[in-house]
Amino acid sequence: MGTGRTVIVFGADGYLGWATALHLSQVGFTVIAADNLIRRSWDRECGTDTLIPIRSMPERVRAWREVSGNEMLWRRVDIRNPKAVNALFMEFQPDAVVHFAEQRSAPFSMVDQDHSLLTQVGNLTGTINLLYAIRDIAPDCHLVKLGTMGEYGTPNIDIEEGFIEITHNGRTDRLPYPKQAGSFYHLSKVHDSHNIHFASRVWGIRATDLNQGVVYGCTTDEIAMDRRLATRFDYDTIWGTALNRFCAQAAVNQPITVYGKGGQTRGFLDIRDTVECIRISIEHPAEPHEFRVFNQFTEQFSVQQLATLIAEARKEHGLATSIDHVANPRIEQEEHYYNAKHQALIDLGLQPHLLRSTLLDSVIATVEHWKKRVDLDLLLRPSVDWKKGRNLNWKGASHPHLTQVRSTDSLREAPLIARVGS
Ligand code: NAD
Ligand code: USQ
Repeated sequence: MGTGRTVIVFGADGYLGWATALHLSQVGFTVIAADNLIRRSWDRECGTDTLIPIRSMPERVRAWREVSGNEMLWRRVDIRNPKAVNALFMEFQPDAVVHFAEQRSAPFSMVDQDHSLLTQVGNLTGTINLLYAIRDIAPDCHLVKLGTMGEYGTPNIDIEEGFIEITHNGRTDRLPYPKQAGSFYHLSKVHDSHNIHFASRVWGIRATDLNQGVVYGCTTDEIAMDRRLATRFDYDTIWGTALNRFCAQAAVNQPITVYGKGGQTRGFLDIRDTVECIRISIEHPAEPHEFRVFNQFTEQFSVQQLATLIAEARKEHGLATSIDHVANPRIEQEEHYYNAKHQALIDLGLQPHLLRSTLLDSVIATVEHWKKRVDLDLLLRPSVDWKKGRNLNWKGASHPHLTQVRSTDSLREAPLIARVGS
């Protein structure tokens, strides 16, 4: 499939980046796995940890070579550093670059001004660096960028895939779909989308913006080959995404925390479908000057429905589950219309793994296996409040000085940001 083609996967040490790097390597691409490991430092800052233990990047790459016979190249690179990004492009002249390497937690982006800035400046800088590297070094390279369904918000009309045809005062045009994102993190993806669209129009860059829903699950065919290939699994209030977090709560006999009324509806997908969607996007590249947007999710559920599905699946295993409605730390609609299109990837061949099938069983079983590693403090601590920001119960905040120093350090790690701020 991908034989002979070179792909840089940025963010390859992360939950989805690692799973994707493995899959692309397995189907024949030459994969350059790039990451600056900052997520591991953000975990130290927040006192958070992955439920499933993960190996270092050199160990993972070695294990992959042993297990599959495939060579994957590992490079520690900060995507915010333009010289380092350019050097990587010069060395490998990639056919495609997959961009996962961003600060991706909405609560983390709402902690305080430092964290909002870190998120937006860091995320936008990395994407702009890639756009310049493509323009100047590998103009035919296809950019596959992870956006998010949260860019659209929850409008009272159907959500299209990136663009909507509008007739206004008798004239009609196909325009970018309106965006109403719900956190400084989600907004960083909106700004990225505008920047990529612009670069595509003016420089002819080929780009696919994947507006992905909330991902769940912990395994893919490649990860299942050896336990040293595990990918991270977050369950805490900062990094844990809804379904994974709910399964961890239920495993340690804590109630599932549905925020507010629980009518918040989102698109969801299995991590196995994430890696397939990326492969499909690379194998059907955008044309020069084309900026395409695919909505990357397979099913939509309200948070309440999700909690109920988990409770039902656990019941089939003889496991009890309770569900609580707790005060919502976020500002978001809790009852709303939601109907988002997600046809483009299916038209290109995606065959979705649906939640009610065996996956739920596999997530529940894996979480049960690792439940001794669940840190109750991380699970139960209320999340960052959208109005008040930093939560006093947040581990980092109990040592305000330490947190302050570490946040500033994270900013300083990016040479460009340090220059702007100094
Ligand atoms: P993650 O935090 O597990 O991984 C992100 C990786 O990017 C980390 O390994 C981190 O070290 C790396 N990174 C961050 N900044 C970097 C930098 N400046 N230079 C180099 N590497 C850097 O996140 P994830 O869950 O794997 O998400 C990956 C991408 O997919 C993100 O862009 C996210 O917004 C998007 N996404 C995720 C989900 C989800 O449910 N997990 C849903 C929709 C979209
Ligand atoms: N929620 C609860 N209880 C919890 C945690 C979350 O009810 O204990 C609710 C939230 O209020 C929200 C929904 O579940 O309404 C989803 O929250 P989430 O934390 O799973 O997802 P979100 O913050 O949107 O972010 C995650 C990823 C992000 C990605 C996004 C896809 O962290 O990187 O971009 O999912 S999407 O939501 O489609 O924009």
